[in-house]
Amino acid sequence: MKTRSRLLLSLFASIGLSLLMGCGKKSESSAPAPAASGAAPAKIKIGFLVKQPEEPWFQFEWKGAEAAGAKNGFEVIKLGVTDGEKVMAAIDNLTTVGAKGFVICTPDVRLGPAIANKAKQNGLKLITVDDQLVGAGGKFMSEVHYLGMSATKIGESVGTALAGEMKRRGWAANETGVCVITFEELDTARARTDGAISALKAAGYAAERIFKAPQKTTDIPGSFDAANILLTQKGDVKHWLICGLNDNAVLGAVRATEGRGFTADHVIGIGINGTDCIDELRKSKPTGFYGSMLVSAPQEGFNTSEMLFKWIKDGVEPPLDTRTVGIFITRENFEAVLKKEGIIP
Ligand code: FCA
Repeated sequence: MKTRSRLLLSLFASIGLSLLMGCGKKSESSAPAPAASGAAPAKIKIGFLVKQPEEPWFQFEWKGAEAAGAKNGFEVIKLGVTDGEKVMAAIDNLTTVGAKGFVICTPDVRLGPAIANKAKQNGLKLITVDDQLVGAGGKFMSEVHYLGMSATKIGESVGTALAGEMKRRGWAANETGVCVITFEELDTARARTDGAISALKAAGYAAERIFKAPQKTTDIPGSFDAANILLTQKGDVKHWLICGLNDNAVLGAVRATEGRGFTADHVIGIGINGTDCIDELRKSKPTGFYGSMLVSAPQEGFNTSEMLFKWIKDGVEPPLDTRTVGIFITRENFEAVLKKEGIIP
């Protein structure tokens, strides 16, 4: 309730602000257009708003967006929007500086209708990336353009890879447990962990040895805490398989197993993203973080912003729903794959 009233307050504040800005705009538009005065025409501006600016995944998306801007001659305004108020304020700021649209990975998918309405009111084109907006009644807002992971498929490949590596190591099923770090309130997260679980089951893994550990926040401390609770409850497990929404979910859980004396020989963790585990895979000694399903963050940033630009400039509407796939990386191949994908030089 508190958050809602704060949100409403900020909405009113920003409506007031945009009314003021609207008055200011008139006088701006009566100034001569730069092209008419012989100066180079102003570049089209777009916003790129992300929920967790500290996460390498999103920094790589920004890099990709900037590369698309450099190639096509548009400007990218990068904004971290960690809560609903920041999202609403950012959309108003974009309007003020004359941006024509924005790409967003929202901090809360339930802000969907508010984001879509505000974009419409402000005359901005909107593309969502990674976390699909949810509308009234909990349904995806499939009318809003979206690009993101094939979450179920990518999760399934994590499960298959975990089962395969466990088999290769010859671990006994009754001494092994699966730690699934979950964040089920976010659909793309739930689809990934459900996919991993169903692939493990399909590979013959016993359902009663698959344990969910819900994380409160989608960062390393959040998954560290979640895994610690599970590890305390399941003190008899000798070997752990770990999966989760992304690399950070798995990294936190791996750190928790280390805290309880598990070495890399007894832990197989497989993440998703491939961007947030580079330092981990570079460590001279292997850790329980075995590998990741890499999805190209720069490519997602590049593609969404280029689509948006073409939509603004030439009226070419992008497809409503675009999905990306993953590549499995481990200590053996990650340098080569990340180089090829343009993620590391
Ligand atoms: C979500 C996750 C990110 C990344 C992205 C594709 O937004 O939080 O880490 O996996 O999906």
